[in-house]
Amino acid sequence: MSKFKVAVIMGSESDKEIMIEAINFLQELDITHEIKIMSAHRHPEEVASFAKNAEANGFRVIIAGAGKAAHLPGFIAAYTILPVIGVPIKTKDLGGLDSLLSIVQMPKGVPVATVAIDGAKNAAILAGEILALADDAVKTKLTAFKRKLATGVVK
Ligand code: RP5
Repeated sequence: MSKFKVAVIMGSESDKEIMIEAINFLQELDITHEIKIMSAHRHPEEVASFAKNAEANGFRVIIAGAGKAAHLPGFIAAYTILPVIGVPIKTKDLGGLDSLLSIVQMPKGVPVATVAIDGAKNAAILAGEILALADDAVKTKLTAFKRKLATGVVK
């Protein structure tokens, strides 16, 4: 397992269908991770407490998925200097553009690295790339993954 942990946070049980893709890829890379369902508007104190203590609790990257007025990733980023990767979840009414803009348009000073709508797997790959800077086992697995991607394209 990896030296450091990644947190996978989602705003609702309904986000699980998409966020599972991030979880599966972290598992594929043997990256230690914890999964939490907590909402920035339904459980603000719980989320704040998680974010304030995340680094001390061994996390190095936080992946946060949310839909609609998706303030969860930005709210977390307000409380920590750990990199936060936001996953905008597709929505019924606005197709996820609401989630995307809520996450990507963070005001200057508090960035959230944002992947595509429903791009949970890319969030896990990016988290792996960050951990790989200081974890050779993750680096080796990611390098192999990228090589396989390239081979797939050639085939
Ligand atoms: C956000 O609202 C969640 O991240 C979810 O994508 C969306 C809808 O939540 P539910 O009404 O399904 O719980 O907080």
